[in-house]
Amino acid sequence: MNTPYRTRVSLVLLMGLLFAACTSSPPPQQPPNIVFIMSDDHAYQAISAYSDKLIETPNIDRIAQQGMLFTNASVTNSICAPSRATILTGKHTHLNGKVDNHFAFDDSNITFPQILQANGYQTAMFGKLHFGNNPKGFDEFKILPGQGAYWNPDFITKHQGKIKVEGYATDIITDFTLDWLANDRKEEQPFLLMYLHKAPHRAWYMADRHYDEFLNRKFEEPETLFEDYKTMGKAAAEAEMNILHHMGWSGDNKLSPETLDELSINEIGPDIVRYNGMLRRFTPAQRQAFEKAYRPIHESFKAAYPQMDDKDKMHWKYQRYMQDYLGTIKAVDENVGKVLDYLEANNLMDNTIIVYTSDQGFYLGEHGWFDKRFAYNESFKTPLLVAWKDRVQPGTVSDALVQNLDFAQTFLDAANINAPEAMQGESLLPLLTQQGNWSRESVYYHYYEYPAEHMVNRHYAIVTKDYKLIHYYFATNEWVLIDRRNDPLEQNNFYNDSSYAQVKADLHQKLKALRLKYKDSDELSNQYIDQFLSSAVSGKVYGLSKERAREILLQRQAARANN
Ligand code: SGN
Ligand code: CA
Repeated sequence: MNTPYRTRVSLVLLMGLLFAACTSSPPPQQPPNIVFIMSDDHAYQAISAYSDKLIETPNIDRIAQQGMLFTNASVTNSICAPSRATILTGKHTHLNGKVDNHFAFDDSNITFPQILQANGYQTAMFGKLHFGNNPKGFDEFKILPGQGAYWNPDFITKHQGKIKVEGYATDIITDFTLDWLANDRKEEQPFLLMYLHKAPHRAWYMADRHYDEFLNRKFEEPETLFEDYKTMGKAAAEAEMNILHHMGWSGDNKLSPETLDELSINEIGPDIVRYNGMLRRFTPAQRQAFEKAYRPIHESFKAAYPQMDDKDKMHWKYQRYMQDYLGTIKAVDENVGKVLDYLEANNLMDNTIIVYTSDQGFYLGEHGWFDKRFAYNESFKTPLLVAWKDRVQPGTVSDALVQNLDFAQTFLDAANINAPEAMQGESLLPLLTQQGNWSRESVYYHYYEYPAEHMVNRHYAIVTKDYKLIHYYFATNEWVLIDRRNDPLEQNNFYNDSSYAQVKADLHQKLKALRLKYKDSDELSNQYIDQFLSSAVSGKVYGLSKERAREILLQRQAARANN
C-alpha cells in the first residue's frame, strides 16, 4: 500500500531536519535520472498542450504543466532512424552516417547512453529503435525489429533472444518499462530509461478499447487540406504523400479487400498486402473485434461511394485517417500517464528529467499531406516537453530554436559529464533552468531519402525564426524561400520576389556558414547519393526499382563525364 501523502511529507521533513542537524554543507547533488519518452510520428498538432483542436492528451500535458513546453523544437532530418541516430550521437546525420532509413546505423559512433553507462548510470531501452542493429550502452533492452507491429509484436531482447508478446504494442512497451522500474532498477545508481513508442506510426491501428470512442468522431479539417501546390514549388508538387492520391483505401483507411472488390476499386498491391499482413497478426478474438468495429464504416462507405467525387473522397479519407491516427495516440497518452503515476508514487520525480518528444513531426492533412520528410513546419518541428522538479519552472514555454541534436549534450551536461568534441548540439540547460546564455539564431536541416517511398526530394535548409531557405538538389535544382511571419501556412515561395533580395542574400550567406560549421558539403551529399543508388541497383531500397536506380546512376555518370 502507498504511504498516505501527508505521512510521506512529514517523513521527508523529519529526515531533512535530521540531515541538517548532522551536517553543515549541502548534500552532494546526485546525477539526475533521465526518462526519455519518444513516440514515432507524433505531430505536435495532436498534443493538447500545443492545441486541443484534435485530441485531449491530459497525461502528456502533465509534463508541460510541471515543466517547459518548446514551441520551436525541430529535427535535423525528418525521418525515423536518422532522427534517432542524431539523438543518440549528438551529431548531424551527414556525420553519424545514418542519413536515411535504409542502411544500418554505424555503431562505431559514440552515443550518450554509452557515456552515461560508463559513468555509473543504469541504462534501459524499450520499444522502437529501427537501427538495423542492437543498441550499445544498454544494460537492458527489448526493442521491436524494424518498424515493429501494433498487435502481438515480436521483440529483440538483450537477455531472452527474440520473443513474441500477445497484446497491443503501446501497452506492452509500457509493461516492460514499468516492470523494469519496479523490479530491475538499482536504487544506488542513477538511471537512463528510453521508453519509445511505435505509435502513432502508419498504418495506425488503435487499441480495441478505443474503437467506440474514435470510429465515430469527426475532426476539424486543416485550412490547406485542398492544397494545389501551385505556389509551393516543384518538389512539393512531386511528393507522393497526398491523402487523396496516395493514402491506401485498405492498407491505410482499412476498407477490406472484399469491400473494394464489390465497388471495383483497384487498390495497388502494397496496400492490400499491408492490410492482410495486419489481419494475420490478430488473434481470432482481436480480429473479430476489429472487423465488428469497422463493419459499419464499410457499409456506409459502400452506400456513399457511387456518388462521391474527389472532394468527397478527400473529406472521407481525412476523417478515416484522423480517427485511426488519433485513436493510437489515446493509448500512448494513457500509458504515459501510467509511467508518470509510477514515478510520482515512488518518489522518483524529485531528481528525474522527464522528456516527451517524437522522432519527427507529421502532416495531419496540412498541404493535403500525411507523412513527413519536408522542412515545412509540421514535419520539421517536433513536440518537446521537459519536466525536472525544482530545476525547470512549471508551466514555462520556450520558443528557442532547439533541435533533437541537443539531447545528448543536455543529458551529459545534467550528469556533469563533458561531452565529446565531435558532438554538434548545445546543452539545453540554460533554457531549462533559465540560467546562462542561449544565443542560437538558426538551425540546419538536411533530408536525404530520395528517390524512394513518398518521393520527397533531397534538400537542405537554414531555418531562422523568420525565414526558411531550402535547396532541393539532385533530381531538381530548386530554391524555396519561406516567410514564416507573413505566410505561416508556408504556401508560397518568395525566392524570386525582388522585395526579398536582401533577405535572400543574407540567408545564403548564413546557410554557407552553417554548412561549414556543421561540416556538410556537396561532396558529402554526392557520396550519399552514390551509396544509395548503388544499393538500389542491387534491389535493396524499398520504393525504388533496380531498373530505375540503374537508369539514374547511368545519367549521373554521363553528366560527370560531360563536366
Ligand atoms: C514505412 C511507411 C512510410 C513511412 C516510412 C518511414 N510505409 O515505410 O509511410 O514514411 O515507413 O517511417 S508503410 O507502407 O510501411 O506503412 S519512419 O517513421 O520509420 O521513418
Ligand atoms: Ca518516425
